[in-house]
Amino acid sequence: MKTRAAVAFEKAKPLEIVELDLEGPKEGEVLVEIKATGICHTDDFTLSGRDPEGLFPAVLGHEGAGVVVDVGPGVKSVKKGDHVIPLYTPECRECPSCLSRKTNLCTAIRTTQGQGVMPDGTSRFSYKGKMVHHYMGTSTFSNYTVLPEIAVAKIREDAPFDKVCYIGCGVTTGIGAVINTAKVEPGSTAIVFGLGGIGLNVIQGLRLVGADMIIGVDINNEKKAWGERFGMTHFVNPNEIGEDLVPYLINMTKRGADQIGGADYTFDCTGNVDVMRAALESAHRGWGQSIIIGVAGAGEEIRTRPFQLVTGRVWKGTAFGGARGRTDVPKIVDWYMEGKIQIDPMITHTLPLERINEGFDLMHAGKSIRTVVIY
Ligand code: NAD
Ligand code: 022
Ligand code: ZN
Repeated sequence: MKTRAAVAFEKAKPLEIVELDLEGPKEGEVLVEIKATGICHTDDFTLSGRDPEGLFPAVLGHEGAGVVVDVGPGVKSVKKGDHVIPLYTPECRECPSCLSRKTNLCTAIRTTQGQGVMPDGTSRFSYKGKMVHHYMGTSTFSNYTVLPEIAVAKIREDAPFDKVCYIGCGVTTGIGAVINTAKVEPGSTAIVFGLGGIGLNVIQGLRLVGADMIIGVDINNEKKAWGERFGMTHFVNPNEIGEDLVPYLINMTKRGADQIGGADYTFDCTGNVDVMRAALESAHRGWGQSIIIGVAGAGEEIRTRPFQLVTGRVWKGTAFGGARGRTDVPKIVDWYMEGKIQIDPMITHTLPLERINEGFDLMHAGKSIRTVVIY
């Protein structure tokens, strides 16, 4: 069949809207009509050429929602007409990682996914007879895409595609980092560094679990109002405090008879390795955990004094918020439909596919929280 798609033909060039050829689903695969997709930083990172593992030409996009229109042989867990969210972190429930219960990083299709092909080693996309790569196993910048059955989460049918697509990455990453990775308890104090599309979801996750003090840190003052909207209790702009950030935050979080400061949980949502250090060092002595969510540039390294860890601070990272996609994503959709979490206000822009490149411009200019493309 043919499908309309925004294709990354070359690095650092705008996406081109073209008609691609798409082969139908093979064994264990499903064909999904994508109804909406968000634009996320990783799509931009790959398109820019800064990602050394980026492959071209490719159909980017990993934050989508749509409807199953066909299934290949042997598919049991979904059927034609089911509403689904594609998963860049699949959940096979059979590999050693899934069975361990200790990680969400399923390994069933890991190698081929990284190579931009389906598990059988070939691509379903082509243009004028030449193969076009899949991306993160999802390729949601195409109106139709083929996915492994283990890489789709079936969701309720009354959920609006143009909102719940954001659960395909940003929402689940932010809320999941709080619930699955940090396991934040009610009454905790927390600091969130970077109040963008991820940090705001960390904040609403913290509110959901009943955190007490929720400090937001951002160099952009416009983020103060954004943070407050989702549960932030205090805002700090590091450029406006007139002293070093870490002692300032430690002082702000002083509690108890011993007056030792530091937050129970801190989250990096910037991808800046200096911010990651500040996040670790503003965690509480003895038990404070710092969760790295931001993706740093290729080859960058984090630093701190080992003493920071020896005295009980814990450095952790999270991929897709530690969520097991097929199990957890439908629950997050339910939370949204029940009004427990908000998504609508974070979707600041919607565009038709033809204008997808403007979505990248809005991201670069820091004007959007999320742009959603509607097919
Ligand atoms: P964003 O650009 O919307 O937000 C980043 C925010 O950080 C902005 O508000 C910016 O003003 C702020 N900021 C920049 N430098 C700062 C500094 N020095 N101190 C304080 N604040 C600073 O980005 P986003 O969509 O929220 O994504 C954040 C990061 O999360 C990215 O690196 C993205 O790749 C990553 N991410 C990771 C996962 C995962 O599974 N680990 C999933 C999704 C996104
Ligand atoms: C999504 N991300 C950032 C913004 N939006 C993002 C990027 C990378 C990961 C998670 C989220 C990530 C963390 C750990 C891994 N990845 C490796 C997983 C593994 O090896 O098991 C990651 C993922 C997918 C791909 C590359 C790296 C890919 O499909 N190309 C989950
Ligand atoms: Zn993403």
